[in-house]
Amino acid sequence: MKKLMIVSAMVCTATAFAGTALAADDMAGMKMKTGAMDTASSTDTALTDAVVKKVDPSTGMVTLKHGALNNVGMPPMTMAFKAKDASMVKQVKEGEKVKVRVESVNGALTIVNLEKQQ
Ligand SMILES: [Cu+2]
Repeated sequence: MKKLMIVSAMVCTATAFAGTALAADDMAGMKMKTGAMDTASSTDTALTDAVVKKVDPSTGMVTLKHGALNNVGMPPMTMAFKAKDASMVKQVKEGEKVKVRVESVNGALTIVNLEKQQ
């Protein structure tokens, strides 16, 4: 189980780098063709369903079983994310269903928005 987690985390990192490169290309292209921005903005703050698997207040990391994160080019999987602020970590408990927005902040995949599912 532990081994599996490490492997999936590594796959995640590789995917994240690919996603970052793609995002950079998109940014460069945006100035040329503004029409593409309309399509992008509709999914700009889209939330993804996730289940909290682990919360670590000492490191500010939250492990999520998440659905596809299209903006960072990641398929559904279980992995740890950095929480944007400490209050987020205190809000959630293991086993809770949430909706998240994950973005690459300074190269680290970060939960920038987190809402509890009712
Ligand atoms: Cu992932």
